[in-house]
Amino acid sequence: MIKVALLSRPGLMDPMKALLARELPGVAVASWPEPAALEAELAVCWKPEPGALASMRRLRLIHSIAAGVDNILSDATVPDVPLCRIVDPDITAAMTEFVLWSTLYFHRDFDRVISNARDGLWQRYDQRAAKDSRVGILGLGELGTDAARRLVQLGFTVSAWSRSPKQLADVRTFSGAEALDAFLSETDILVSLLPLTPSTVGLLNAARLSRLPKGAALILCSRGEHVVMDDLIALLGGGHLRGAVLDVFEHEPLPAEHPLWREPGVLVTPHMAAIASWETITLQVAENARRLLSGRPLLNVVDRARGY
Ligand code: NDP
Ligand code: OXD
Repeated sequence: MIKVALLSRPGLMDPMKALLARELPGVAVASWPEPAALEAELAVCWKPEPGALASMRRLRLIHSIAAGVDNILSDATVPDVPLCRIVDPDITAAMTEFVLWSTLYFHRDFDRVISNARDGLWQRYDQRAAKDSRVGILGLGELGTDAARRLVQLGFTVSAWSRSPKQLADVRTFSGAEALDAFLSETDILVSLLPLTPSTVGLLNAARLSRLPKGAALILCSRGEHVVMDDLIALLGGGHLRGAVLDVFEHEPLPAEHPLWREPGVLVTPHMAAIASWETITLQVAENARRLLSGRPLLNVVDRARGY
């Protein structure tokens, strides 16, 4: 039976041990840096220590416990074996809920009335129809596509930007770097659902965020590194941007003393947009382990050249 290594901060993946034993009878599971982990064929990872994967000579498969794989590919020494990620309908549904909630937060002025309520201020704002709010989604993959469809169902005017050209009913689609400014200039509520790669790191800088119309808002569900935070803060402070819901940060957890917690217009959420359960993760890892052992095609394989 297959040997599995769990690579993460100590204890994080302990709940997987019993679940893997249930799914893969006879499996040997070791946690990095136990010596047995060095002999594993399957590495299950969240932010593995740089160099750890390269030192596993029998490694045949790397599995992320997340949808994103930037936590693994940021280590240049990662061996060239298949890399799989988590894709699951419950995660997609959870992300769509988060995107819908945060879109409505701005569209229905909850950001303003929650702030006003602290001062006992009774103030109503003119209501807009959903079609009058233009929601733009960066990334039209597993998560972006579902969010776009549901926003369309609610009547929003939806556009989306991807690397390659895409078509989606009732969604205005843009692709490639050359189309980004046009996409941004027609977006009132910007939702980021991009993977973090060398092409997307720092994408949302002062120049790009300034392309958004005055009063636009940002919903960041992807990775903190997609945004140049100082640029975002400057555009919020200067009044060009109305607000931001930030779910992800370069360094997590965001320290209690970090100014973003108290930045007017910013709502910090604790990387909670879509959280995979250990049960979901284990079922996918175990299925790929069985496929690896029987030589069948793996599920949710990452394209290493694209980085996602
Ligand atoms: P996918 O790989 O399915 O989709 C990625 C999309 O981004 C694709 O449409 C792709 O374009 C597009 N894209 C990638 N690079 C570029 C680029 N350079 N320019 C334009 N478009 C680009 O990813 P998922 O939808 O599954 O997940 C997206 C991200 O969401 C994850 O990588 C992760 O960072 C984040 N996430 C956050 C969670 C949270 O709780 N906050 C939970 C889960 C995921 P194309 O279609 O042309 O390939
Ligand atoms: C993910 C995440 O990538 O949780 O799955 O951010």
